Amino acid sequence: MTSATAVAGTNIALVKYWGKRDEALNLPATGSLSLTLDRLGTRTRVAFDGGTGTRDRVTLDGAPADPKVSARVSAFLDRVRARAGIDRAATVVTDNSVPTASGLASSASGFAALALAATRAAGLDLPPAELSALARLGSGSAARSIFGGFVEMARGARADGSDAIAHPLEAEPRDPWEVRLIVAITAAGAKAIGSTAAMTHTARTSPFYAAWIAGVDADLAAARSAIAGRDLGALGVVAERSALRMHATAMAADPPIVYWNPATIAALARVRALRDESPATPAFFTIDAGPHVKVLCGAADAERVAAALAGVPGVLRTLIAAPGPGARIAEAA
Ligand code: 2P0
Repeated sequence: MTSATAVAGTNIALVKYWGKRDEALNLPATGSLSLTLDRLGTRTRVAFDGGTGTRDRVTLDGAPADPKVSARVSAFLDRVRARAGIDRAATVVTDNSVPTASGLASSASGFAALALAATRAAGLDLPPAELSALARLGSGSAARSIFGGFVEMARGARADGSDAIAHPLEAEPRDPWEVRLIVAITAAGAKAIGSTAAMTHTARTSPFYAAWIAGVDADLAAARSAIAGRDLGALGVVAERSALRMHATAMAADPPIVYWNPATIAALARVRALRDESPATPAFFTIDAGPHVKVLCGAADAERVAAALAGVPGVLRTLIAAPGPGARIAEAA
């Protein structure tokens, strides 16, 4: 029996991915740019031990995974089995440190950890770029969690997706940029509509979709240059613009997709107020496919920003995350 355990941190996109150019190969319609986090992640153990007869056995957060999740995991494992030339069913045990399907990006860390654990358990040792392309087949955002820190995902141009991969923007810098991401949780439970269905629906029905896609390259260029210059204000402006445009595009779908709740809006207002106060606190929001608000700020301001967000009516809890490493092996047996 071969098994491997991998861990991966989630990532939060500062330039969002919202739309595919190929649904079968899960190829993004645009590039995206994100920050991998040190907490909020997934630990996954894969053993090609025969599962339960011909079927994979998938345990998620201590309970048997629901059939949809199991099917998605099995489809992913089928690709790994085909590549490794094995046909044994697997036992997969996966634990998230974030609520699954809540808009806190558990599919990103989930498929990054699964890609690494499954390939190692199958006897494959893929270079990171290939691992990123493989993780993308499970979930687009997972391609980014293979790498640590600031990461850019390429749209790619090839039909087979071999160039739709992520790469780190700062290869293990000696003096890493000390930013923090404050997560303000504004609701309990799973989101109303998953990202995959929501972005497909947006692409098909939103009159703003073409304009959204047309604007992403400029946001990527601006974000890249802000990161190279360690300019938090410039990066924050891009992050807020990208998130608001993504949500505006989804809200314009027919029927509309609205992820926000009253606390989401209140948290945005609080972030703007932090910037307007004297002394000003540079802090900038982003929002994923859910109601939670994530706020980018400097490390020295993290506690103050978290306290301000914790005081917003409807914010249930906050946590402070720092840049984290890419997917890695936790143990192998
Ligand atoms: C992002 N999100 O860039 C965007 C912003 C959520 C909002 O990537 O269909 O779960 O599995 O490729 O990766 C969430 O989408 O979608 C996502 P699939 P995924 O982080």
